[in-house]
Amino acid sequence: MERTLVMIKPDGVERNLVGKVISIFEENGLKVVALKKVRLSKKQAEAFYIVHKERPFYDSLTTYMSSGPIVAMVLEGENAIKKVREIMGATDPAEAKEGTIRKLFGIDKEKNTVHGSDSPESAAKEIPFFFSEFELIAAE
Ligand code: IDP
Ligand code: MG
Repeated sequence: MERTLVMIKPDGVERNLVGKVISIFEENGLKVVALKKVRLSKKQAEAFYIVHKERPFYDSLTTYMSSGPIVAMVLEGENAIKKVREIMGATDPAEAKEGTIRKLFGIDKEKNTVHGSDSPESAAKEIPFFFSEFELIAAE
């Protein structure tokens, strides 16, 4: 069993897609271990995406990610990290495969509705960014 950190980004929360997005993950066998709705400050968004700080889209991305509430969750399942990345689709919705969340709901390369950890190392940093040990243990 593996765990990954997923966010429904402001464009998804704003368009009332929380239930639809979670359903897609659940239908694919992933289990919701922990879940919360929060609004990140610009500084918190910058901290979350610190690996991208040299990228040209960093300022715009972190402004966008702090522009409204998001829903953060921990999903669990066999190969959860890779599985979630497949279900999400490519970063750019225009390039995402049919049936993926980003193809179905993504607006553009930035407002692409969902985030999922890209590796076990990322998941190990991203899960505790949002959830305490207590919240993860209490869910079992
Ligand atoms: P990922 O979310 O598919 O892993 P990353 O390359 O890690 O994609 O980028 C993180 C996030 O930054 C993307 O999900 C998207 O919201 C935003 N982003 C990535 N590339 C661009 C871009 O070229 N223009 C605007 N936003 C981008
Ligand atoms: Mg990434």
